Amino acid sequence: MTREVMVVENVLRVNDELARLLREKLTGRRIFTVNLIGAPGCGKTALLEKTLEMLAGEMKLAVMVGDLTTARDAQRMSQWCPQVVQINTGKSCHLEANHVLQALEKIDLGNVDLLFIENVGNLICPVGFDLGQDVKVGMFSVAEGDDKPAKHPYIVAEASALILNKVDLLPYVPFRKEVFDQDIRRLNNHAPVLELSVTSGAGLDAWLDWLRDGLRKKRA
Ligand SMILES: Nc1nc2c(ncn2[C@@H]2O[C@H](COP(=O)(O)OP(=O)(O)OP(=O)(O)O)[C@@H](O)[C@H]2O)c(=O)[nH]1
Ligand SMILES: [Mg+2]
Ligand SMILES: [Zn+2]
Repeated sequence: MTREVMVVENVLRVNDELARLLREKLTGRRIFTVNLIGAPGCGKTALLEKTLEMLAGEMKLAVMVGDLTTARDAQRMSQWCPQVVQINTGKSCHLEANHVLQALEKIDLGNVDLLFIENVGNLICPVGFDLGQDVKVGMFSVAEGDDKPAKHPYIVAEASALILNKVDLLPYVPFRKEVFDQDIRRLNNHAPVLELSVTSGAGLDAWLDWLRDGLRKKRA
């Protein structure tokens, strides 16, 4: 085994151990935790803003969001939710369990039913780092092209739900929905594919119902 491979394996082993602690902590409090993974600009923050707004009266919400250096996403979401924590990862293109553990110290866990983790915009390495979540949600948008599931098979295979956002742009961009669907079904035949537009509001109800269902199962 090369030295490089050994270092990567050690990093992942340490991460898995911290993720196990996180999962114990979150499950002990029966908090349903969603790790949202998608490319830069697919609409993760926009979707969470709307979600926070629409679920605020119904359940207690918290968010942590990873970004290299800015606090812009946290600023956007804190309009809708009092418990928002920005994590700056510096040069790292994904969140790790130790980031989440540190950020949890800033959250009043007794006041949370549902915790969102917006990962750093990236479809590749966020998938490999367990954050102690209940579910990973993979997010795409029609503007990125219909080949993205095939080119990013790991997020598709591991996701409990897949989102296709920006369907309002379908009249303006080349996007073969049948290719997108076929590639997803080849890699993952159980996750629902939720087509939506954060901008128009289309499809948001199905997303909210999926979240409600996840929380209900966690509490059962
Ligand atoms: N047309 C259209 N634009 C959208 C939709 N959802 C989000 N956008 C726009 O897409 C852009 C990126 O949205 P963000 O929410 O910042 O995307 P993000 O995935 O959080 O991006 P990063 O955090 O940088 O990875 C913004 O200009 C949004 O207004 C949608 O459903 N339709
Ligand atoms: Mg964002
Ligand atoms: Zn990375």
